[in-house]
Amino acid sequence: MNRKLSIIGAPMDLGQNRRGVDMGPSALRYAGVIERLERLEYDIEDLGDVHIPRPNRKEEQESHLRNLKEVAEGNKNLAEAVDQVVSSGRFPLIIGGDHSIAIGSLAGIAKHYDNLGIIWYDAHGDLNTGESSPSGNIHGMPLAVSLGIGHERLTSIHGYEPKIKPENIIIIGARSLDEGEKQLIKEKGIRVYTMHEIDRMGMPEVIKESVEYLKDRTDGVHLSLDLDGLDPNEAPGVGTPVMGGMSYRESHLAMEMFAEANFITSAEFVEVNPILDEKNKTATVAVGLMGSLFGENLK
Ligand code: 6HN
Ligand code: MN
Ligand code: MN
Ligand code: MN
Repeated sequence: MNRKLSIIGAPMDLGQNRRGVDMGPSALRYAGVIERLERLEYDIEDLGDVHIPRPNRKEEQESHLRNLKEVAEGNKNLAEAVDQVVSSGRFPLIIGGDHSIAIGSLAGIAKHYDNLGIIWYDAHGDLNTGESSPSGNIHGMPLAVSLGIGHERLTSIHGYEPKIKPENIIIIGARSLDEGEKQLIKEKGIRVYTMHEIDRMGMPEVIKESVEYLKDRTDGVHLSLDLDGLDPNEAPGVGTPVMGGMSYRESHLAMEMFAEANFITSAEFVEVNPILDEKNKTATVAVGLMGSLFGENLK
C-alpha cells in the first residue's frame, strides 16, 4: 500500500434532494479520520475541501438533471485536485459528499491507468442516465457517466471519455436497481454481487472472487464506498437507505481482505449525512472501515 495519503473533501449535496450530506467531510474529520490513519503510520496530508458552487435558485433548471451545472463544475474542480494527487505519487482518499462526486474522482484518477478496476460498494447501481432516472438526481448516475453514458456535460469532464471499462467494474451489495440499470448491466456485462449472492456465497467468497478477477486484469483499483451499502441499522445517516444491507462485520471483513490483497490504489467514502445520522454513528463507522482498509488489522 502507498504510505502517502492525501485527503480531499468534496462537500457536495447537489446530486440529490436531501440537504446535509455536504457536511459529510466535516463529520468524517470530526470522527477522527486523520488521527486514525496517522496511528497506522501513514504520511497524511489534508488538502481541505474543493469548491462546490451553490446553485442560483432564481435560475431555471436547464435540464431534467437536477443542478447539472453546479454538479459539473464541482466535479471539474475535484477532478483537477485528484489528478494532482495521483500525479505526485500519493494515494487519493476522497471524502464526500453525495455519490455524484465519483464523477470527478474517476475523471482525475482513471487517466493515470490503462485498466482501472472499480469496486462499487453500494445498495444502488448508480447506472442511471437522464432518461432512465426515476428522480433526476445525479448521484444515481456516476457509474454510467464514467462509462461515457449520459449527459455530455458530465461525461466530458476533465477532457476525455470514457473513464472506465464495463468489464473492470464490480458492484457489491446491490439491492435497489432501476429497470434501466438492470438493462445496462446486462448489455455491458457488468459483474454484480447482489445481496442475494452475498447471502448465498458469503462475503469471504464474494471478496475472494472479486480480488482474483480484478487482480490480473487491472493496473489499479478504485474503491467507491457508499455508506448506504451497509444496512441502515448500522449506517443510518444516509439519504437513500435500503433495508437488508451488508452488516458492519461483513463490511470490515471486506475491507480487511482488500488490505490483505494490497491492490486498492484510490478510494472514496460517500453519502455520510450527519443531519440524518444518530450521534455521528455513520461517520464513525466509515472511519472504522477506513482503518480496516488501510491495514489496521494486518499482522
Ligand atoms: N446513491 N436509483 C435511484 C435514483 O434516484 O437514481 C437512487 C440512487 C441512489 C444513489 O446514493 O447510491
Ligand atoms: Mn451510490
Ligand atoms: Mn485510463
Ligand atoms: Mn447508494
